[in-house]
Amino acid sequence: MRFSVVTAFPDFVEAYFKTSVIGKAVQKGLIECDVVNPRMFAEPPHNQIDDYAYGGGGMVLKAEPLARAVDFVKSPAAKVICLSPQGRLLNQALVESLATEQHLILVCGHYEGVDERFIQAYADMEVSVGDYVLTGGELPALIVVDAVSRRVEGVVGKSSAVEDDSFAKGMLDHPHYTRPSVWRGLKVPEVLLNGDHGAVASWRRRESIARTLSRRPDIVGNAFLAPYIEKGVYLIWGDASRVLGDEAGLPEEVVIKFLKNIISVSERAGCRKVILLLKEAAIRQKIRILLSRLAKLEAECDEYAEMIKVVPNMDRAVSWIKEKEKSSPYMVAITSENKANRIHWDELKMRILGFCRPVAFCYQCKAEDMVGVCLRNPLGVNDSGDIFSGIISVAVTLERIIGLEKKEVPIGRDR
Ligand code: 4GX
Repeated sequence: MRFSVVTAFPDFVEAYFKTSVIGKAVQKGLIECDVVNPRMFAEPPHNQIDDYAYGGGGMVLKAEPLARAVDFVKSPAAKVICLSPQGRLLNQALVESLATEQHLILVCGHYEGVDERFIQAYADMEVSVGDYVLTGGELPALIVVDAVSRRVEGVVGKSSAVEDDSFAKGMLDHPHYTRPSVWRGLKVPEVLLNGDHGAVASWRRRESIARTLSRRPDIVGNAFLAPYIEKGVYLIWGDASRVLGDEAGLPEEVVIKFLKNIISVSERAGCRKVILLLKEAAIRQKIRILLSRLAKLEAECDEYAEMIKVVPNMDRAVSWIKEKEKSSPYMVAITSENKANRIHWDELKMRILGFCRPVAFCYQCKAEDMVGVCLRNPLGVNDSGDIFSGIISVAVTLERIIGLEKKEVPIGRDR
C-alpha cells in the first residue's frame, strides 16, 4: 500500500512517517509513504502556489502546481483524495474501503481552499475528518494514512487487529484496566480479577452496550448485534404445515433446500434455533425423519438437524425457549398487517440491546399468539406465505435487525 501526500509543508508530514507505528511499518516495507511539495512545480521566479480568490476573499491554492505534483507521483491505480470540510465524513467503513486500494494520493489544501477546477479534474473523492475547521489538510491526510495503515496486515499486532473487529461490529469499546488493582482508592471491577473468561466476556459486552446506548445511540442502527446478544435469538415459523405438509406437495429436494436456506439465514443472524410450528403429528415425524436422514447423508447437515426444532404450536415453542433461557422471549412478529404495536427496526435494535431477554422472530404466526411487537414485513402485502416469500421476509428482517458483519463502501467519484 502506497500513500503520497501533496503538501506545501513536507517537513511536518515526513516527521510523522518516521515515527512510531507508521515509521515501523515504513521500515518493514508494509507501507510506502512519499511526500511531494507543489511549490516544486510552481512557475519561477516566484514559485507562487496560491493567489487571491476571484470574487474576493482570501487566498486559494492554484490548480496547476497541484495538478503537476499529482501527475508526478501518480500510478495507474492511484486514487486522489482531497481533504476538505466539504468532503465525505471519514468513518471506519470508509477506512476499510480505502484499505483495499493500492495507492492513495492525499492532497492537502490551505487557506480558503483549492481551485475548484483542480478538484473537478483530479479528485476521485473529497474526505472530511470531522465537522470542525482546521488550518490545513495535513492533519486530516495523516489521519487517513494512520487509520488505513492499521488495516494493512502486519502494521498493528494481532490482538489490536482482533480488537478492531469490535469496531467492525459498530459498537463502542468496553473500559480497560491494568495494574495496580487499586489505584488511589479506585478498584478494578472484581469480575476482571477472577479469571472467569465467560464472565469477563459477558461484562465487556454489557459495558460496550451501555456505553453505546448512552453515548452514541446514533451508531446502533448500523451495528452488528449478533456478538452482543447474550440470550438466544430464535426464529419461529408458524403454520409450517402450509409449506411442508402433504397438501403443499413440495418435492423432497425442495423441502431440503428450504430447510438448508432457512438455517443458513438464521445462523448468520446468530439464531440458536429455528422452530417450526407443525400441528399434525405425522408431518412433525416426517420432518424429523428427513433431518436425521440428512444428518447421516451429509456431514455438514449434522448441525442442520440440531438447528431445527418441530413443535405442535406456539405455546410449546414459547415454553421451550423459556425453559432453555430461563426467561421468556420477547416476541417480534414479521407482518404485512398494519398493527398498533408496530415498531421501527431501528427502535427494535435499541430494545434488544437494552434488555437481557431471548428474542423470537415470528413469521406466519396467528394474531392471537402474538403479544409482542410487530415489524413491517419487507415483502409488504405481496407475502403469500410460501417458502420463497418466507425466506426473503425472514432474511431481510434478520439482516436489518442483527446487521451485517462487514460494511463495504465502494470507492470512486462520488459526485
Ligand atoms: N477535514 N481543513 C483543508 C483548506 C481547504 C478548504 C476547502 C480544500 C478545500 C478539514 C477537515 C479542514 C480546513 C483542511 C480547510 N482545502 N479537512 N482546509 N475538517 O478543516 O478535512
